[in-house]
Amino acid sequence: MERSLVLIKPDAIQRGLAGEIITRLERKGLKIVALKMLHMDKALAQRHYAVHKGKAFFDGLVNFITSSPIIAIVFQGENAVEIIRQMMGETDPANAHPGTIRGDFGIDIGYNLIHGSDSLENASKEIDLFFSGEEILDYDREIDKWIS
Ligand code: D4T
Repeated sequence: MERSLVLIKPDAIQRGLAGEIITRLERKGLKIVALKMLHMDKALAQRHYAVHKGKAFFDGLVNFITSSPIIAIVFQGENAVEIIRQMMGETDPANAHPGTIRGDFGIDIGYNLIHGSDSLENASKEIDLFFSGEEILDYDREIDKWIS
């Protein structure tokens, strides 16, 4: 069973879209196994986006993600990483298909509402940045046998 780190970004929280985004992922059948609201500091933002260090948009990205609270969630499910990426849509909401989260709610790459891990390897690293082992809960849902 895969796990993926999702961040509901500052723009989504400010626009009152957190519930809508979480609902979409939950309704798909994915299970929340950890969740917290936090205000990311620069150090955490720089670690989370280390792969983009040196790029033209890096400072703006760090400023944006630290500008207001976010919600960090670990979702679990079969193929969770790929499913969430597909449900998010393209990085630039201008290119994201209708029906995806970014396609339905965004218009600008600087305000793309949601982060989701792009590989299993990165998911594991990112989850460790935001959650301790004890914060990730192992539990069964009655509905799981009707999902996969
Ligand atoms: P995240 O990492 O936020 O889930 O987004 P993606 O995985 O879809 O895209 P990414 O890592 O390439 O970009 C991270 C983050 O940077 C912003 N960004 C990106 C930007 O402001 N300008 C740009 O030119 C690019 C490429 C948007 C998402």
